[in-house]
Amino acid sequence: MAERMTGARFIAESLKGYGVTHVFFVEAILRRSLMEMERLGIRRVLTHSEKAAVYMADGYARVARRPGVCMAQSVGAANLASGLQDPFLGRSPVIAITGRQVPMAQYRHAYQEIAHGPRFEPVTKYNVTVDVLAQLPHLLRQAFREATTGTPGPVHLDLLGYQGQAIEEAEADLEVLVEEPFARIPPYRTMPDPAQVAEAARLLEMAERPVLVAGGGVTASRAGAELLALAERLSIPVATSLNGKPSLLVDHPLNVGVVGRYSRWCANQVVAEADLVAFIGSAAGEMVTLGWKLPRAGTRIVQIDINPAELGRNYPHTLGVLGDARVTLQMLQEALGSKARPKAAWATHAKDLVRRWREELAPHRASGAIPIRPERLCKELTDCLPENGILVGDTGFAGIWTGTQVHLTAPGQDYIRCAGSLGWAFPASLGAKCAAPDRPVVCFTGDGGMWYHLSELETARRCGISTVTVVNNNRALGQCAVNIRKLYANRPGNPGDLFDFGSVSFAALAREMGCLGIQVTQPDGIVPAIRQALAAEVPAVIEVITDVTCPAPEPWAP
Ligand SMILES: Cc1ncc(C[n+]2csc(CCOP(=O)(O)OP(=O)(O)O)c2C)c(N)n1
Repeated sequence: MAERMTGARFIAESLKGYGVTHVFFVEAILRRSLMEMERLGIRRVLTHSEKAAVYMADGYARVARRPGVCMAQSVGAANLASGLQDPFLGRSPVIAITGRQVPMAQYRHAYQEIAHGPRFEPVTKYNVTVDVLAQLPHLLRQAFREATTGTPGPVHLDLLGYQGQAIEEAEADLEVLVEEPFARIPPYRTMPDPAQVAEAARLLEMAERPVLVAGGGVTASRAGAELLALAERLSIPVATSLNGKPSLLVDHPLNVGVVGRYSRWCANQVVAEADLVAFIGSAAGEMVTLGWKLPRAGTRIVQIDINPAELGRNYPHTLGVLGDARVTLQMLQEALGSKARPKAAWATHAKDLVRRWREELAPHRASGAIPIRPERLCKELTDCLPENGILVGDTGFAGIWTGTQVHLTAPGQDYIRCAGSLGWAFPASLGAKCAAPDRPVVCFTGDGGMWYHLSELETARRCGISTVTVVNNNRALGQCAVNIRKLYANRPGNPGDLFDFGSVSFAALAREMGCLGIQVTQPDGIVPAIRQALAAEVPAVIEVITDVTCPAPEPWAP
């Protein structure tokens, strides 16, 4: 039923109805709506930058599996747009709301204003302006629909008034209508065509060396159990993308690990040897295929995805199966003939490669070296990641370390990772904690990543968002250092100008901001420090001083 109300009330009640519990923003935007949100119990997280607000909304969305909301005024719009690159690449449903100047101020040097639309175009699925309040019900509902359907992704609403005030101050007869499916991911569990499923089953049965590659779609669909059931039924090795990592526990004998660029060599080798690869909830993009070198050209490809535009995009002659990962995997298993034979020898071979990978790594994971080896840090973090913990990884080496060497050992654990923008992990971990306040959240970042959004420690303290941040502090952009040193070779000069940082203590900075800060220099100190941090009632930073000369492994390529 329509009711006379302000835009502010409509916005707040709609967000509440869609299950939004937190909004992340930089002042000055939608002040009246934020006041209404307070009345409704929506937490208002004021951040120090727009990019951090986006990353928090992104971390929130990935953990809550429903849209995360971030907002900024007109001059902040460009910053907000630049932050949206990561949720766009990471396929995360973020709703970005901005304000823009009224028409009479346009095209005549309005203060703080450039055209917003073009900035948002490459990083959103849906990018619209709201010129009058009467449009808002339709456009806000469509924003949730666009963000959550197909491949999830960011959307943008540009509201009239540089703070969006023209929309929120106006009054109209409005109905707060919540379309419940679009409040979550996936909105619908789309059923595949049984004929396509039967053909996929036939190909899996016939293959001698099949591999399942589980992507973020398996995680989003919560299809881990169905993935496992299919893999076990035919003894098929499973590799995952970084986003797919939470679908399978590390110790499962069929799990060969993360494949692609930030990968284990054993996973890459198994995929290179496969005669059939089934991508499930994965777009087979550059990262997971190592620049489309894995699987090798000519390998039979099956691809299961909820978005038909992804089917066969990257590999010709793909058998595409359109459907939700969970439903499709279940139907696929049921479609297997009773005589389908497990690929026992192939699975044993894959398991053997994983064993060799583990044995190679073991000495580094046990290393007592000082400065600490990152592999040892990963081992200690594995040991104390709580059973219901959420691990949040940054990009670069932090993506490789968390993706390949911090293991998920309990079904209640989760992992979300940066899609490429250095510094994402720390604010994203704060958003993750907002989405799951009862679960421990542990962020793993390098010092280069931590410098980006250090100021959000103040946000975390002020808003009572108590996470644990492990800073792998080698006092440099370590990943860059490796390559720049190689480039310089024996040439005289100062390569360190390009990657070294001063020796500032993040632990001391954290304490200054009212957080717990612990510096760790000895390997034996890592676990007690993380345990203390997990038990603390304030945000915590564990700064581990590590060896800059220990790079993460290069990917194995065929
Ligand atoms: C926005 C952005 N700028 C630059 C990069 C390139 N980059 C990738 S990793 C990296 C270095 C990361 O250093 P740090 O966080 O200290 O981790 P370490 O490599 O030392 O483990 C850089 C600069 C990036 N990924 N994102």
